[in-house]
Amino acid sequence: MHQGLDELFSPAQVSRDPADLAVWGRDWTTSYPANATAVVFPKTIDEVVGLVKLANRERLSLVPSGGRTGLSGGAVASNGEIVVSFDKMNQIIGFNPADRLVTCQPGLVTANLQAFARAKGLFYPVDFASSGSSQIGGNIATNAGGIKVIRYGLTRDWIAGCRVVTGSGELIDCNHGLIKNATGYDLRHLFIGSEGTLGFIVEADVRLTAPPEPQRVMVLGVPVFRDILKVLAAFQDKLTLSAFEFFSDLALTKVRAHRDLQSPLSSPCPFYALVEFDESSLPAAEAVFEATVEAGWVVDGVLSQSEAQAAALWQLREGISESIAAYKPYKNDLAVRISDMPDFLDDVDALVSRSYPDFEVCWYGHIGDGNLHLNILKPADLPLDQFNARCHEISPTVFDLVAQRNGSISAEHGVGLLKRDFLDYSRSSGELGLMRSLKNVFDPNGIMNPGKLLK
Ligand code: S2G
Ligand code: ZN
Repeated sequence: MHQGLDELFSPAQVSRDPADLAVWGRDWTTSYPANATAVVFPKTIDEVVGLVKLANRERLSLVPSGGRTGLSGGAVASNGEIVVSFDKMNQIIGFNPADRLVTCQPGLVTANLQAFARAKGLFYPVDFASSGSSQIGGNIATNAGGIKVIRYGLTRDWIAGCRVVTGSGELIDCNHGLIKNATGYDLRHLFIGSEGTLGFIVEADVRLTAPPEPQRVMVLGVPVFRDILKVLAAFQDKLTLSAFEFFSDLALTKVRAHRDLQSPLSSPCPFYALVEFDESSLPAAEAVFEATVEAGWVVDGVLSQSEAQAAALWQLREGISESIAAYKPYKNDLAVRISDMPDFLDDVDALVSRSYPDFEVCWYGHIGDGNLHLNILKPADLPLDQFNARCHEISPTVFDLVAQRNGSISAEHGVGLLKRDFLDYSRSSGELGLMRSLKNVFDPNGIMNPGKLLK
């Protein structure tokens, strides 16, 4: 099957072994079967170009695969596709201190890039719970966000250049690592966030920055959901925040049980805010803390006294995803503008309580950038397909609430397969038409991650 692959790649770079296909044919989503025909492991850009040209000649469908930590099925091969794993293109191939630029291959693990930056006395600030497994190519393809967006923005903001093999097998070099380049459409930004549907990112010039001063972390008990936004505003008025996250008491309960962790406060609270800021801002942060307690928005709080304690407090937030995975959660990754957040919170909370009286609902997320993770946990005695069907039933109502506020039905996890059929809640028909036109321009034979993002 597809003998052309064996002419392009060495035997070690092609597998049709069912055990391999089961691993490389999926990502972290659980609702799609893996059914790949083969998985290939290119080592060079030329091999990727050759593969894409072969795929065009033989109409082979290609699915890009990085760290396989995706949460919307973007790297799932369910229809006999060929998985293109970048595991063997995982090196840093250049660094220029004057430009503060790292040139790396797409398979470089995010945490390895962060470590390289630290070793050079610099900092790569895009961070999330899966950074130990995710790869920079996948981060770029999904424009990954994470926990520091409030201060450092998203992956898109750190890519100064990229080499891309388009769906027609053309290799293009976008922006060449320049800071300024006013020479027309910035094609780089079409590929960033395109989920491998326009082209495969085969090399990237990633910007680094100066490391922040030592950070301090507070976890605050906030009884009323909508007061979290008042706390955010109070802090932002007085100091620069590195992170402003939140999680519900149920989320905390699951993380504490899963990781055997202590509670951060002396008694439980319906919601918690996790605030991170520069050490030099501590006096201002303490004053804000006092003011939020005075206002009745915050009832208790803890301040990290060491890096170890800061890391322990972060575990309470970053451990949520892993701690609830066993419940096969039905995930919604929603975003609205900060100004819309209070009413949006109340509307969704009322809808969820009404719709899922018998389900455990886990709230957490990057509330400082308007992003909520709504995870509905599957009851042990309910079969997965029935559970997903019931959750799927009310997704349109949840997405209506998002659409009413021009929000996003996928804030950072991408569209993939999971959110593809709901895109029109966040994108107009005109936009979707233009997106399809762009898909035809860059992938005229529809071989690049077909069926993902766009129908
Ligand atoms: C988070 C991680 C993935 C998930 O924890 O911020 O983006 O489980 C998530 O939702
Ligand atoms: Zn997130």
